[in-house]
Amino acid sequence: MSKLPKRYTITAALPYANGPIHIGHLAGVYIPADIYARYLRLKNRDVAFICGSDEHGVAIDIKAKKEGKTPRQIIDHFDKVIRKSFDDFGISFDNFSRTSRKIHHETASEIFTQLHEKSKFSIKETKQLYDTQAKAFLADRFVVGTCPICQNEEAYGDQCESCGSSLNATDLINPKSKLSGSLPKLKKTKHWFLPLNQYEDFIKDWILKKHKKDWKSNVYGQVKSWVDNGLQARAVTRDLDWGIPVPVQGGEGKVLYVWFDAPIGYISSTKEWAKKKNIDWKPYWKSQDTQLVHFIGKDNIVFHCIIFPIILKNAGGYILPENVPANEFLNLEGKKISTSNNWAVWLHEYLEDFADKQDVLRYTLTANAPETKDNDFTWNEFQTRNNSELVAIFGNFINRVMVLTHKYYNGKVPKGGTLNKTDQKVMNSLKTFPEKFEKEIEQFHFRAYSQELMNLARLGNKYLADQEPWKLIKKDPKRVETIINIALQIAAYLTVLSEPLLPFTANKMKSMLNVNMSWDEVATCKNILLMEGKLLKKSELLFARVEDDTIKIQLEKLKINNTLKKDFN
Ligand code: B3M
Ligand code: ZN
Repeated sequence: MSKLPKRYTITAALPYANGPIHIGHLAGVYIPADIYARYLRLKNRDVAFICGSDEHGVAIDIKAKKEGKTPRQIIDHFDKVIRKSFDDFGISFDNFSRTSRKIHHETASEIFTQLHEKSKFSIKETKQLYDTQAKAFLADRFVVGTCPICQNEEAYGDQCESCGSSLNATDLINPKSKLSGSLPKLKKTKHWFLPLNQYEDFIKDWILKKHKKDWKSNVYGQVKSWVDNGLQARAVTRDLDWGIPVPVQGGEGKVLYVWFDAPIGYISSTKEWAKKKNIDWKPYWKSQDTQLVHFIGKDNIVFHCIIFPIILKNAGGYILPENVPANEFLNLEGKKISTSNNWAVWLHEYLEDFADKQDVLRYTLTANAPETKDNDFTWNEFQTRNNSELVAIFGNFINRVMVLTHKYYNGKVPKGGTLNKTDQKVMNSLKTFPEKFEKEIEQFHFRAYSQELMNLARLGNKYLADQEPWKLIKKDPKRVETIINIALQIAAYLTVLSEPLLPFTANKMKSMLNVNMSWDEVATCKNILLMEGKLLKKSELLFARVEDDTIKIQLEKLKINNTLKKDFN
């Protein structure tokens, strides 16, 4: 077994509180983070799994303006929707905060002030795009235009979603105001800049030299290309009225750039959590024996690997992330998931149609997670993963062994007896699984973990199918005792070791099989998890088939939503 440090701060990207959560978010960020956090808790580590709503930024302001609402109305609504989705899908955050809360405003203001006082910013008057009709400066998402790097005509003023480049609004070719549609003019304004260019060596030494092997190549590659292209100073303040007011002199009427305050949200959320628990938050951010891991999507890499670490370094005393296992994107039925085109599977809608099938989605999204490249979610694959894997292998095995134990032994674990060669082989193979899972999870290979987990179920399913205890019960009842005993041991392994990925199913199995052990107890247990004579509870079906008609309905629904483009509110 590998040695793991004792304390972990695990963060998952703070979702913008301007829309609900879809399967792309879940596959890219929240399920992997949840698997990791649950696994570490099962290994008795001290875990702070941290998230919250990202409630500032231009996107929220735009949505509010468009709908004639206040930003506050928008965030209050979506914060609720988002929380509920995470709860419903068993995303086991230790704390889910909001960046509109006082504790966050204070924390972000404090860090900004600290950097300002240490003269870590350059304050410059520059010309920025200004909408003369709407009388507003246009930064970030208030302006669209052609990306100077990939020529995508729909690039935003802060980022091109097509090539992933981070941009300044003034970089855009043919910029257009999102407020009035007009061509913006350049107008003078003063801003605080973080001179990223001064930290090239820091990023090189810390990431490019030290993390070539243990960071994912997509993450490493993006950081490298950023540094190779030369880092540039970035404005960390905005002319906006929604956000955290710039807390220093001369900042009147301006707010912090959302990407300055949002990652600090991890810290404020940790503080909030620690306060509730009456413990000190500092070790989770300032102790060398804490591992900080950020789970994000690929469009957030630069902020988590370059900008936020530079902020932390300048604030002083903070640890840097040990890893940033960013995922690529998940597409849906061959097309990019899109909120504006309503091309998505929304979690709250999924649950209306598939109540109690959270684990099926968790499994499907993990088995096909966009870990190394963009991947596609299809409803047909969802059906196949459910019917041929979860139902036919995992569920079938557990159901068989439960039913047989009740039928032959009134639900009591039978005697193990003498193992023959096949039994020995199966037991030996069984014992190799915990370590395989650990290796995959610790390296953020959650797809591989999901497939190894299914292999463990396969081992059990095949063992029962080969041994055919139902044919021997009259002829050789002793032999059947051994077979069922071994099958039950496999079921116990599956119960504990599937929890990170399939928490709802594992819970059912725990009560059915009457097991309650930590990961290490299973991993170190030489043989027997379920003692002879132990009484099992009633058997429940774990998974049910998904029929063709159900899939057809989902495909229809996608098309209809896409044509209606209904907006969520
Ligand atoms: N709100 C951006 C996003 O959802 C975002 C992440 C913040 S993490 C500090 O892409
Ligand atoms: Zn581009």
